[in-house]
Amino acid sequence: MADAPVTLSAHVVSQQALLPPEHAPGVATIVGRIGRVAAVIAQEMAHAALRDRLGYVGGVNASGDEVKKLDVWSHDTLLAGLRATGACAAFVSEESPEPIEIPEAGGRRGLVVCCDPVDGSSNLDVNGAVGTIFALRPSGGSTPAAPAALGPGTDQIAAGYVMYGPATAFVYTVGHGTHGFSLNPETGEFLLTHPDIRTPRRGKTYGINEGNFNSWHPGQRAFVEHLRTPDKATRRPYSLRYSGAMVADVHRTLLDGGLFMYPADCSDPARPKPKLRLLYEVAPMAFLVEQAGGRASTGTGRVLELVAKEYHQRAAVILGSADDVATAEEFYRR
Ligand code: AFP
Repeated sequence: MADAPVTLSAHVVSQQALLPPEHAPGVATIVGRIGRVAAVIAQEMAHAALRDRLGYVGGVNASGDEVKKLDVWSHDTLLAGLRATGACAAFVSEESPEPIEIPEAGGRRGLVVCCDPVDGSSNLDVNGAVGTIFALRPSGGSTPAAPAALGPGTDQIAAGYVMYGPATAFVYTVGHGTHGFSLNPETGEFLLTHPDIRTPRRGKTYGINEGNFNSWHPGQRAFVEHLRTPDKATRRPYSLRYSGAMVADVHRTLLDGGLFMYPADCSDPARPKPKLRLLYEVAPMAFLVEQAGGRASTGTGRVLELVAKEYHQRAAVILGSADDVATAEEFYRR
C-alpha cells in the first residue's frame, strides 16, 4: 500500500526538533496556521470575480502601491489567524504603515511575522498568479516586539510563500532545506509534493522587468546582454520569463533554476532606488533559495547579510541558480 501523503501540519511538527526549543512550538503553530489561512485565501481568490472582490479600495499602502480589495481582505484574514495562534507578538505587513503589536503573545517565545499578504496584486484583475510571502523572526521578548525584526536576514527562523496559480503551492523553510506542498482543494490540506527542493546550479531562463533596462547599473545591463548573446557552450541565450509576481517567478526559478532579478533604479547613480521590500519579499525569498542550494545577492553582497533599518525598506535582488548568480556578481565587479 502506498504511504499516506505527508500533510503540512505533520511536516512542520517533524521539523520542530531542528529548531531552538524556545521557538519550535511557536514556529509550528504559526506556519501551520498560515497554511490554513492560505487555503481560505485560495478559495476567496477563486471566487473573487463572482463575489465582487476584484478592483481597488482607493488609497495607497506603505509602499505607495494602490490597494486592492483582496490586499485588505487577505491582510485582515492573516492577522486574525495569527492573533489566534498566541505565538505571534507582532505583524509587519505591507498593508500597514506601522507594525501591529499583539501584546498577548509577548515574552521570550513570541515571534514577529513579516508578510506581504498578496504579492503581485496587479495580476489579480487579469487572473494571473499571485502569492503570499512570510518570514518569522524572534522577538527576543522585547516590548514592543516589532523592532526585533530590524536586523540581518540571517535572524529569520522560518520563511515561506504561497503561490495561488493553477494549483496552490506552499513552500517553506526552517533552515533545514526548502520543502514544497500542493493544496488538495477537496480537503483544504497541503500535501508534500516537493520534498527538499534543489535548485540546479545553472538554469536556462531569467526573469526581470526589461522595460527598466536603461535605468540599471552598467554591470546589470552588461549581464543581461551576456544572457541574451548566443553561445552554444554555455547554453545561451537564456529565455526570458517574467510574470510580474515575485512569488511565481521565484517558484519557477527554485524548481527549474535560472535567475529572478529586480535591480535598483540607478538613474541617479548616487542614489540607487530598489523596488522590492526587504523584510517581507527579498529576505524570505533569499532564505528559501539558499536553503535549496541557490544564491541570493544584491549584485555586490549576500542578501541575508543586509540589515533592515526600516520596516518597509527596499533592496535589490538577484537570486536563483548559484553559478548564474555568481556570474552576475562578476559583471557587477567589472
Ligand atoms: P505588488 O505586490 O505591489 O503587485 O508588486 C509586485 C512586486 O512587488 C513583485 O511581486 C514583482 O516581482 C514586482 O513587484 C513587479 O514589479 P514591476 O511591475 O515593476 O515589474
